[in-house]
Amino acid sequence: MGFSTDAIHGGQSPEERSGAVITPIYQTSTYKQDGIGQHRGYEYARTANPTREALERNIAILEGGKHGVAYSSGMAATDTILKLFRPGDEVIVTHNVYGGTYRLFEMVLRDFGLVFKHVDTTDLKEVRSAFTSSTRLVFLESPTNPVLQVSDIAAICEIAHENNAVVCVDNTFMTPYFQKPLSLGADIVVHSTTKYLNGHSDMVGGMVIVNDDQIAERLRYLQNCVGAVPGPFDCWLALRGTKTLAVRMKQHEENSRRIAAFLREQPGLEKIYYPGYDDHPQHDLARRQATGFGSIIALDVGSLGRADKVLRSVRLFTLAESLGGVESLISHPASMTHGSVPKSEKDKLGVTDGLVRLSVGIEDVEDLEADLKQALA
Ligand code: P1T
Repeated sequence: MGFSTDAIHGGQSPEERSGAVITPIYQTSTYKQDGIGQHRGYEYARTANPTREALERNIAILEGGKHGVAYSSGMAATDTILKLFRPGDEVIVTHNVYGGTYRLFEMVLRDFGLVFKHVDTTDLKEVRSAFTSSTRLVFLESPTNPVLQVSDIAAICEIAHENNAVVCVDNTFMTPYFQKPLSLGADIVVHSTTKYLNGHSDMVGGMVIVNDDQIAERLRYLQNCVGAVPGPFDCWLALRGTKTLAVRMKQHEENSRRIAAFLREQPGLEKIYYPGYDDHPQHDLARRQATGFGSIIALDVGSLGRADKVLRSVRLFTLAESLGGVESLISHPASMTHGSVPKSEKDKLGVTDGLVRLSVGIEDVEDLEADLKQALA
């Protein structure tokens, strides 16, 4: 089946009892049992819920994976992946990841004995030399949040597998519409479903997709054990969101290309980050491993003062955390998404006080351009 067909039908079929075409919201915490040990596959909603299962199947199909396991947020999903490992295990991490991921690794999980090595994963030599006999996981974000560096997923998977480590890719920015990490050799894909998969900025959720049965079984065990599960209504919203993923991503992409070209013509922008520019350092790689460049663009307007002016002047773009919704958002990574990353790290990555991040929505692009034009002026 094609991507759009899978997005609309994958993992779902009309409900047996009523014929309801859309998967119902099974808003229940528990299920009737007919006798001791006699139930219909559902005992308690932390363990299983039919709406959640439909979402898990749907996103697994879109990623080309066998198993999907849903969590209450992208961070809960990542936290659970790290619970597959033990104290002393080493993790190689893309040096520019979402600030919340950095915070989880450095401020929480480090205290439990996991060792994180922050590496420029765009440089395969650096990746290779970061491995030790204790390396168990490579955690990639590609493209990165917010400066859109692209790592060679297939090459890194090869290096990791030679070293008996597994690779997890945070595919939030690309979605399976543009990039399928499992097909490039990755073992685990993680998503913040809060973003493009849901696409309407009205829920928070996470998803992990794998092919390996044993990893899936452990992820499910942890899902039930820890209980960081999404509620049925949030699952239903995400499931409604994925139905239009293909058409939304096409429009996000088209609008972003236009905005990226428009920004290049504006004076006084120190740096613009967008993998679709043919002089982006990993432009060819981005073209090779994905079918689009997404809709995040970061631009350095030069100073905190100018960034503040731009952020206060926008009328259509909304100053807010998050990304990937139908509406255009604008944010200030240094103080918002990457607020918990030390200044020295931010400086190294280019997350300056003047950096502004756009999540280009699917409004009429002329309106978006006009808004940016007046705000930059
Ligand atoms: O917000 P949550 O659903 O827990 O997802 C965390 C997360 C994971 N991975 C990436 C690449 C992300 O961008 C995020 C969340 N990011 C934002 C809230 C943001 O504004 O960048």
